Amino acid sequence: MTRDPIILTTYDWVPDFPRGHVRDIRIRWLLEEIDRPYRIETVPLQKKTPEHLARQPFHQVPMIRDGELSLFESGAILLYLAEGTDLMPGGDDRMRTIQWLIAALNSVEFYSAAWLVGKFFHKNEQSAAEFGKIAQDKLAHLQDVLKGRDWLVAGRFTVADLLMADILRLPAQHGLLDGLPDLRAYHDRALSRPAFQKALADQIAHFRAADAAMAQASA
Ligand SMILES: N[C@@H](CCC(=O)N[C@@H](CS)C(=O)NCC(=O)O)C(=O)O
Repeated sequence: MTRDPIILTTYDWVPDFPRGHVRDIRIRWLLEEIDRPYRIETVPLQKKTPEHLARQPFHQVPMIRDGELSLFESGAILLYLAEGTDLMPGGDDRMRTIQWLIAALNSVEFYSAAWLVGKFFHKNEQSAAEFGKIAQDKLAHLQDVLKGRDWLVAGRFTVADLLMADILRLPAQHGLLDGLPDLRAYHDRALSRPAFQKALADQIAHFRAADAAMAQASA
């Protein structure tokens, strides 16, 4: 049976800074991993609409549509799409995978996001340093868990690794993984997957095409 493509919604355009990191990247990555066809639709970043709010109560992206079902929250979307694929193990490992996916969002991204906001948005060195220290403490614990194993659950790459590795990208790019070689190796192992490379290239291309369309419209 052929299924309709998933519709993945992201912004029509973003400035340079978040390119490569807009959270649709997680969904693109998973869709590439499971070889599920999808197409991109957009909502405007600069003039947020009631239609957008009706689907995403915080006026954010990503969102997906699968037939009649519209979903928001990247973690929930990943869990939905991973179900029944190699990225979601069975038995007790299913709940372990969900546990680690929630830990990625709530125990790692929570602190790395606070660090990011302090550092890049509020440009508050003291807040960035405080949250950076807490984030590094969590990352050290994560490295302990990964000692002697390649992936978080079931001895194979799962949706929990996909999300964890994406969440580690900004901390890794800004030195928070320095001194954590096993965690760095885990992160590199995940990001070397062709599905991630394709997702990253596609997101960058999407926003470059938006630049070109804007330049043409204003010419
Ligand atoms: N918890 C949400 C966070 C989504 C989120 O922060 N999206 C960003 C883009 S990566 C966004 O839309 N930011 C604009 C805003 O918050 O107004 C998820 O994981 O889907």
